[in-house]
Amino acid sequence: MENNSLKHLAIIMDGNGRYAKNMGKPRFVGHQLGMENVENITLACDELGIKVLTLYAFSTENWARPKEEVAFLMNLPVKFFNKFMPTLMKNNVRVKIMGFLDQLPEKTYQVVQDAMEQTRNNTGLVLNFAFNYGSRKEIVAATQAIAQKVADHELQVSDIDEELLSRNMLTGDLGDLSDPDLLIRTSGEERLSNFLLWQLAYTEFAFTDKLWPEFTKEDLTKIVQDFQKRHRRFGGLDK
Ligand code: V07
Repeated sequence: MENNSLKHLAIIMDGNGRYAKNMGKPRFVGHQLGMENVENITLACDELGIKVLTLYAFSTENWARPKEEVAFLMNLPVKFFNKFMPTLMKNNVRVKIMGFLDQLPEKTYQVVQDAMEQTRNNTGLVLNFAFNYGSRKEIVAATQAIAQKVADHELQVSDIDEELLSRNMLTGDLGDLSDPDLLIRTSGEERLSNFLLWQLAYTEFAFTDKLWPEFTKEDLTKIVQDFQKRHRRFGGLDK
């Protein structure tokens, strides 16, 4: 029946701390295993023909965690690219990091900028990390940018429309792929946690009890097949 195409998939990678706790290990072990699973799932998405994978890795609210944990998380991009950059290049993956990058520690900032630079000419899957990201802050920043243009007489109030708002979000450079078709959240939680509030207007949601480090390619494939059979209306009516 239905045959939805999945171009943009977004994932909230939840359950890493709980996974570690279940194994009687400290939280950072869960984060480390979670990081390793990012590579598996990225390659699986590529095989499934997905064009953009957006991963929610660190929110602007996560700074409230214990400072040792924050320091560990801020070092994960360093580890990630040290370990996986050759595979990303081999698979023609383009890396993007979407968030408030000016607030990152210097080393982390450099590493994520380098990764974007090194993969800039790759033409395959876009691996888009939401990193130090918060959706309400994103909407505030977009509003400020637009208001500034109006104040400077570069725009008129009547020029403000959905298209303009979309282009001023941090996903704006993804063009017609800026809105995810499907959002997956692992670990049984069913909430958005300040993720892509504007972009998820017509997105399909899928929740799984699997914790992120144990979420496999097979779990993903099952959810994607299920998505392809769904009936999407985008707010319209059936003909
Ligand atoms: C993080 C592993 C995945 C589960 C979520 C919690 C821990 C990869 C990254 C990353 C981020 C930006 C980037 C490259 C890699 C990452 C954080 C946490 C904060 F450019 N995994 N991962 N960042 N975890």
